[in-house]
Amino acid sequence: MTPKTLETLETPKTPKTLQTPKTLQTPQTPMPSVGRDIPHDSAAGHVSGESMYVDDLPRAEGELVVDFLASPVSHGRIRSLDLTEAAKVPGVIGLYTWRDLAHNRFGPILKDEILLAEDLCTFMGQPIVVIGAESRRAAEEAKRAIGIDLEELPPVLTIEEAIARRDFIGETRTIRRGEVDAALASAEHVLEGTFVCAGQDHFYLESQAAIVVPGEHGALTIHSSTQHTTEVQEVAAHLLGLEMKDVICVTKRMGGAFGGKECQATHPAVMAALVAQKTRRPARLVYDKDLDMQATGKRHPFRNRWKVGFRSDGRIVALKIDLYSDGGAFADLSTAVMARAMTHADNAYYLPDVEINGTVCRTNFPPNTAFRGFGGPQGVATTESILEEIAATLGIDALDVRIANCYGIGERDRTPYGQLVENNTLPRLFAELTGRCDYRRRMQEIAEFNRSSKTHLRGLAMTAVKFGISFNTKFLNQASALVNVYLDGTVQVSTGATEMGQGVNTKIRQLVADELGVMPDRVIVMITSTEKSNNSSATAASSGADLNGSAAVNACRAIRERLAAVAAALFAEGVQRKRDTASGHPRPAVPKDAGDPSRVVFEDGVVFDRDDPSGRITFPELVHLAYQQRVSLGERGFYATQGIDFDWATGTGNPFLYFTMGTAAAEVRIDRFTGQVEVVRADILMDIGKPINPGIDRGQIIGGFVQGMGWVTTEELRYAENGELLSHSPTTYKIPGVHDLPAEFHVDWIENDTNVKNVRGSKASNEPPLLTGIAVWCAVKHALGFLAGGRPAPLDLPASTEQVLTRLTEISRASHAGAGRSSS
Ligand code: LUZ
Ligand code: MOS
Repeated sequence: MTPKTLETLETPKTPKTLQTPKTLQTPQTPMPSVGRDIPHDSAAGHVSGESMYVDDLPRAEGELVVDFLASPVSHGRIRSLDLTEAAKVPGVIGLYTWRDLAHNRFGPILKDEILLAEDLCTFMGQPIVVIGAESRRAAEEAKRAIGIDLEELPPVLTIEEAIARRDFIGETRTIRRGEVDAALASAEHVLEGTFVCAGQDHFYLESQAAIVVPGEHGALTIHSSTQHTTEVQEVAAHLLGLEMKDVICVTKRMGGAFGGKECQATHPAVMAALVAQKTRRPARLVYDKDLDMQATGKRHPFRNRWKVGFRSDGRIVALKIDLYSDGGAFADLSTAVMARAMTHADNAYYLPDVEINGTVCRTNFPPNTAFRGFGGPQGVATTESILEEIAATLGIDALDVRIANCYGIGERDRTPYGQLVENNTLPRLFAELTGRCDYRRRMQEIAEFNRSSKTHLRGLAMTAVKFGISFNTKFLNQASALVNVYLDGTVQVSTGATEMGQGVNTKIRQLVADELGVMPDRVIVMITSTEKSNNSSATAASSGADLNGSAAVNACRAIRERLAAVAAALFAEGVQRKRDTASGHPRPAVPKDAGDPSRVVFEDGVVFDRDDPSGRITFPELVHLAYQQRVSLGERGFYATQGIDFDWATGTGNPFLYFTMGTAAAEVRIDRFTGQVEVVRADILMDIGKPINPGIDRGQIIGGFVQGMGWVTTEELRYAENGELLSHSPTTYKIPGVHDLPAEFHVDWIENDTNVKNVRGSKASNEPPLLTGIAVWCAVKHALGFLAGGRPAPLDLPASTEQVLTRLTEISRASHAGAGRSSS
């Protein structure tokens, strides 16, 4: 007997549109969106040019060009400023200084930053005068016509100098366990040294950009290339003397951000907003690449002193690290970046007695800021470097040293700050990748090669990453989402997450599609706007999809619950009528709430009763029915990460919800005549839980490794003695190109469905893989160690061609000198 469907039952409550297609009459295998390679929502648009960025918005009527006079010195006192000649330049509409702002002071953590220099300039590129003009030419002419008398002051441009002057940002903080000094004193072996790593430019393809359109009653709409719409809204409102309700910030997408637009998108946005506020005309400020590189902050350089005690088998018994970062002229996020460096210095390794101190130094560089990894890479590279030193000192394989120190399962599993390393896949990742990349055999082969080759040196290193997911500032771990279901069953989602290319929109779309049991093409993620998502956190800390996706899921569940009640009542009615029809004894209709909503299944655009799938209705039909019954079809969802905490008074807590983990092996080949480093092979094995979108996560892993590889090799920031950045364009600043990719490159992840703490068992993929690039630096250090005769080879980060050549020369000179002495 063919089961009767709802369409055959004349129910007055059923809308006319209710028709169950024949193909849907039996339940099908569900086709969830999560776990599939749904294409990135602008995959095609990025290459066709259809995807709009801020500067692609057509010029509005009366729109002004915004530019600014930037400090030409790293440190100086403004003796006088004369704008009279500049104001006379044809096409100049307005010139503004700090006096035109309601407030000039702001900052994401410490409110120490000033937007427009007052009497002091504290970094080169710092804005002094904002110019609103009819054309770029007029703005540039005005800039030249500004009379400024500056007294140059000596700048602080190194971490050592800042330490000597005790010029710090915030307090030194400490994470400590056990008795490190006693443990060092009684250790079998002790090594100490200094690890130096340099900064990195974000090199997003789209520079900082903002367009501001004035509205009624003094209101402003800011289109910003920002990771953090709320921060732009809040800082613009504060500095311009507006209320937050009067400022809307919207972000369609960014052409990359990498942390560089977490705080520093705010500056161009507020400068453009100032011009729009004063002139009541739309205003646009888009940095060119040189200005962007010169005037904005970068990854923090670090200079870290360390002392390690260890046993003859390579196991660490005690480690003391003093981390010092270059914060630049203002705090920005430096203290939070330092906190992440401190909580990542352990990386994948158990440190029994340990002390980690972190101090942020104030210098006269642009404020250094968030950059993918957020201090994690600097902490991790320090420890990975120390492990290379231990291995070289003992003459044992660095992988064995790493495995000897790796966090255990059920033992040796607490971080220095007390968090338990749960679901620890690190031992498995080390073991599996060792086999997959044929580590042991290649290591032998490399040793033989290095003994015989006069022209090249090869090196191999396997490093790990254990990256804590959650903002280390607890209150930031929250998100909201607005989900609107329309009459045709399609869905719009709005969250505070910003799309910077990382695919957060696509992941949210997949999560929403599955919650409502519809195809992902029925769901669209809308432009990010403070109007719909208030008080958002930055899309940062790899948590964009975790936090905003969870909020969207919560919104969908509330809607689904209401829809399920409608469906259950409908099914109950249908079943009752069916029974009545079969028995021939009509009875009074059951009450509407008689069905069981928990039995209602949403799947593949169809809604049915789990126990009686013959009653079915399409999702759009159900939505329509709910609408007619005056049921709300929109919801705001909220999510706050539970169970995280950290106490700086004790340096302990559980700051992270979970850890994303991985191992990476990189092999390099160094030209002994030029110092050129080539990455010949890389193997990466990650634990990213159950990926929401494997294709997108794969892209994140590949991109992360390559960006990390750039940081540790070719991306060298060169400064003149006065602090001027000399490498401010791609001609002098070398990011990896397609030819720099390892010739052999394997990227994979393990199956792991044990992460029940995060949405759909996924783990964030975004920042962690950047740290896999550190394997390349360790491989260079390893290669140089062959020349150094098994002693640790000194090496700063990045291992630039120039530095590698210098080291090659130094090491061979030293060994010749040594050979000379011993033979005489
Ligand atoms: N931003 C932030 C971040 O404010 N706190 C963090 O912990 C963080 N981590 C990574 C990247 N951005
Ligand atoms: Mo970031 S470094 O997650 O903005």
